[in-house]
Amino acid sequence: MAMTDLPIMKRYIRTCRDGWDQGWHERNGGNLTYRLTKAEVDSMRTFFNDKPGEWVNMGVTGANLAGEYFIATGSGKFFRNVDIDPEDSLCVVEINDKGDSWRIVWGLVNGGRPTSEFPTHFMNHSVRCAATNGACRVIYHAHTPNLIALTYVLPLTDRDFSRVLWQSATECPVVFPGGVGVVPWMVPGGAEIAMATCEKMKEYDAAVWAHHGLFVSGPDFDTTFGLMHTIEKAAQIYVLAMSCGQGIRQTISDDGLRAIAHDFGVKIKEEFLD
Ligand code: 2HA
Ligand code: ZN
Repeated sequence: MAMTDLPIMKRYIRTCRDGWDQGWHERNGGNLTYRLTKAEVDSMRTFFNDKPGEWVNMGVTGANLAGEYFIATGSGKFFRNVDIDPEDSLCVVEINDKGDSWRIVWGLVNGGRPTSEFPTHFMNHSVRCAATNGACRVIYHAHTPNLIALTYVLPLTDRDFSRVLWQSATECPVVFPGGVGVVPWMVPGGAEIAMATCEKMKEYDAAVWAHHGLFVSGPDFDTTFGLMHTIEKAAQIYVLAMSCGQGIRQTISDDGLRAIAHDFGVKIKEEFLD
């Protein structure tokens, strides 16, 4: 039995592979973090390094995540390589008792640090954990091409993106009835974009980063990957329809969106409907 045989590691690694297979992770693009359960941490302890790494301050604080452990992709690592070399590509980090620093307890055997977006992931975990009573465990960032394309042509508002995506596939209002948030273009990797994304994640479980990609959150890999996939596919359908060159002739009406929400028992964000 190795660390990478643990069921949670297998699922994490498969999710990285799935994202690569979708074409969302050119070079070192994208990042994935998972907040481990106490039982999962216990199942890993025998594999942890004898001596943990140094504490590294994050520049942000999530007091509700003090003492938690995360699996994270490494900064500069390629999703493409995760399944053939997980020990080089991934790490497990422990958070200190203030909720403002991490240290590596497993992985990144050839050196490195968690993803450059770790402050954003960490703050999103903090907000989504609070918003979902602890249910949220996964934050996933990918470079989804069709959705990125839409950030060049649609107004950068939560309402415009939510409506276009809901209208582009009948399942969408069921999968993300709360809509999506949109973060204007910013330099990635710092505290500013972390804070702006968090503001959106208080309300949404998905935040579009203009001209960059998408952040999604969820309780497990299937739901979270499924949300990324559904949003990107809706964007793709819209791009395909517009590419036919005659504009949108007909779409799902607002009463149609209401009817889907009603029949599937979800609460659609009414202020985005006419
Ligand atoms: O990890 O995707 O946003 C590379 C990125 C930064
Ligand atoms: Zn990115």
